[in-house]
Amino acid sequence: MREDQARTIRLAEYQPPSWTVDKVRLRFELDAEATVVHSELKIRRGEGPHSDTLRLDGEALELLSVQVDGETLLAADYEQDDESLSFPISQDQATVTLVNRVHPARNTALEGLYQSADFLLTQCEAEGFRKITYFPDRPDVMAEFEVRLEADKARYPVLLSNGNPVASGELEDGRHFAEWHDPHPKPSYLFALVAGDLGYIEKPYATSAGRDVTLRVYAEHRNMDQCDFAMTSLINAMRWDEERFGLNYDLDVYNIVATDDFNMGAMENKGLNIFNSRFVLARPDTATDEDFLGIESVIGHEYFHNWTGNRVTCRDWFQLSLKEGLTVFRDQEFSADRNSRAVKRIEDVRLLRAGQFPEDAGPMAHPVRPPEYQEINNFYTATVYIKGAEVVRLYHSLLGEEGFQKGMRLYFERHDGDAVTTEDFLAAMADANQMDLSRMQRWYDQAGTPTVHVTTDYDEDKRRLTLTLKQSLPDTPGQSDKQPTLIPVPMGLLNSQGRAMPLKLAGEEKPRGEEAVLQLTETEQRFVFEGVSERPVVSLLRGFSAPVKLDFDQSDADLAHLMAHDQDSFNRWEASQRLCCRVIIQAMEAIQAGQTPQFPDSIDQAFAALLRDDKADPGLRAEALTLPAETWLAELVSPIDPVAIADARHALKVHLAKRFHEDWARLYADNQLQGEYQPEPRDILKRRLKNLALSYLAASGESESVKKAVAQFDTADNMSDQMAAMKSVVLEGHTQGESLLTRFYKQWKSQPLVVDKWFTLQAMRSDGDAVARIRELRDHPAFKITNPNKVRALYGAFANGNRKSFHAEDGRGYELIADVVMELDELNPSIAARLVSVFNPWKRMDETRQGLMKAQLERIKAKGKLSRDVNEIVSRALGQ
Ligand code: B3K
Ligand code: ZN
Repeated sequence: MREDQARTIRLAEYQPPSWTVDKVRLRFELDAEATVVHSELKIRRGEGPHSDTLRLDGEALELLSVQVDGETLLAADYEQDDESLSFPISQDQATVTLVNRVHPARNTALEGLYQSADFLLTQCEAEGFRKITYFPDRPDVMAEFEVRLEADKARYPVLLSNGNPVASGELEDGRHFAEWHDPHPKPSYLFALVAGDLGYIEKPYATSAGRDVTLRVYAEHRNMDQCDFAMTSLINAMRWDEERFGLNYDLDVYNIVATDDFNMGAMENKGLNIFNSRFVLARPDTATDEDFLGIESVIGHEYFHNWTGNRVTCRDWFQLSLKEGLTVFRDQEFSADRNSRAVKRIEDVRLLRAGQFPEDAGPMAHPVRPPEYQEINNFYTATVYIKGAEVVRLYHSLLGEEGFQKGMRLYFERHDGDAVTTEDFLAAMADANQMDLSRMQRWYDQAGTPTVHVTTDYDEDKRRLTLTLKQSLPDTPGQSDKQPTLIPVPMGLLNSQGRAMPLKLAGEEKPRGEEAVLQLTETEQRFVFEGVSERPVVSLLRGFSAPVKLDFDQSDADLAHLMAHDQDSFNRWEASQRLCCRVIIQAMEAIQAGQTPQFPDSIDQAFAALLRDDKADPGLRAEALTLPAETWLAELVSPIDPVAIADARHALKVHLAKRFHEDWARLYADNQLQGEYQPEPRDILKRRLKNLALSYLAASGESESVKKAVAQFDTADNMSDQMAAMKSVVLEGHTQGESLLTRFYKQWKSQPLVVDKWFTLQAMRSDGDAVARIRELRDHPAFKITNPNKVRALYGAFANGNRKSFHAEDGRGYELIADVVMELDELNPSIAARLVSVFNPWKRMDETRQGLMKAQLERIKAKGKLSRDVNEIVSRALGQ
């Protein structure tokens, strides 16, 4: 275990590299216990400060030899520490030859070269390449790679790396080799290799530019019947990128490899994507609709990186959102074009509010482009990814599709093959459209979620509406005195019939039509509308046009009016959620005061309307009937009492379940699907609505309804239905739950991804002694602490998805997570750091919980010998 010192890397201190690499030749003598890496680097002076020392990154490597232009260096000729190797070079270019050894089978951090099942693979982003061999491991050093892999043929028949295959053949002693060449210069973080006994499926693909490409999806042999959907998604993504962005693939092969042991979702290595098997493997009986949608989106995401990330990459890791925000935006658009755009937008906003807004309000708040970090792995955050995507969406709203695409074309024209910054992206968008977008810069530099405060004043005599918009941005750690930013506010006015009213701003000649986009650029601005014939209901921030909070006090009646009539589908949904939030918070206050919560007629009326509007789109209906997430509700109150929030939310669910029992039953019956299971958009949304109805039926507690769920479990021919049925029974605490869980495990114990679902569901149960249950499941033979999916399925689901038990006032939930964080930190620091982040919101809790959570953070801190990853999160959480 390394003793990490705290180091801080700062954007302001960026310098171009003193030395760069044009070409790399790597030769791997692969072996699970000890792999020998031979590396030949063609180096030359870079654009950075002149230096006669070459410093290469390298962590936990056994150096065997180093030569410069064929001359072997002696130990006295170089300097070595835990993180680097340095030696003098006075000429302007040289060939450096290195040999070192690494130990894949001992690597539990799953960064660098490691083993999964019986095969070997790599993960390099962000700084894993330095765990394989010595190299200037930074994204602005882009080199052409030639790779030769040598391994035992029986154990490792498949040998893959980036680029195109160039040669393969036999060696002595049952070994063989394969050679790969990647003609596109790339940073070391995009390097990958895979060696093992894997199966594959294959499809040909012709790009619109006429290149023939062989596509392959590799997986362990037992999983070959679960790869087809991933392949179809890849083909759809490639076609979509050609059609919507005019971007073509640029190699002869595209390989995807699925592994059960992976720290995150997937990795976009050039020509050789490596995927968590969760985002590849799917069969109707093993994967839910959400799994299918997730696969399509992640396969798309990694493919889209080929241009936004690989061809044009980041100058340094502060620019991470340059590729991640942009690529998330692209995958969101891909899913929106393939499925229901309106539903996709709602889901993305749910994710932003539940995942990113809390981050912005806590100790880890950072701008989309952070100014500093200690461990870059800690900055693969919701802010960089999801808020980053919202920032890209802002350009799209401001410029329209055509202007945005113009900007993209200029971006590629200027920067193809380069490592660039978010300013370069902004400049391309601005220059292509001859527009001043300088205000956009603040979205990259300021942390925190802006709030838009709204007041309205209607003057009946003058038939005039005055809309006052103010923006504010709270202080965040290390940042205060924030500047106003650019917030587009699409809006409309509804008359009492629900119809859109013409919008004429004071001073303008004629009406703008029925929707206007107000540009909020100052701290406070007023907009005066004339000729407003009656008091309107105002619809603001349509489509969720910016990642902000809206502080706008509208009556229940106005919200109901928007729910029923808003021309914008997002705002119809938004109104339903605002109404639910209001009602749940009132119920929470009642619970805290020791009273039984009562629910107002307004919510019943709203639900009655939704439940009886059979002509409505099933997807949007399901979204509106889904109650707001506990994490989003927590954002709306202070201090946070997570148990009261969970109880209040559940009380509303039970109330609606009982009050509308017949409607739910009818909805359930009307939305049954006939015929074979298809993960197609229409079917998915109908199934979602049906299963939502089932969860309300189960919440009603009525025995007939529970029987319906058990019957669905028994007869389901697909995982969506089977899982939904079991979930509704188990999470409502019905006695039948135990036997469903037992049967489910028996049925699926050979499928690790399905077993993950089984762990997760139990982790989410808040009845009985949840902590004891988790400790018991920890000892289950199917659980493995070294497998990130298992850790997420059990502990991640407990801390994030079972807020009632995690935040129980006896503090045992906190203790459980702290225990496992300390254990994991010795095995896999990035997974440990993810998990310890669940303590981040501690200062926003009530006093008792603050004390309990802080005590666990201090306990972790006191353990000492923490990884840089966990140390940074814990120190920031404690305000150090
Ligand atoms: N770029 C990778 C994430 C790497 C995370 C390293 N800790 C996956 C993605 O965003 O596509
Ligand atoms: Zn990405």
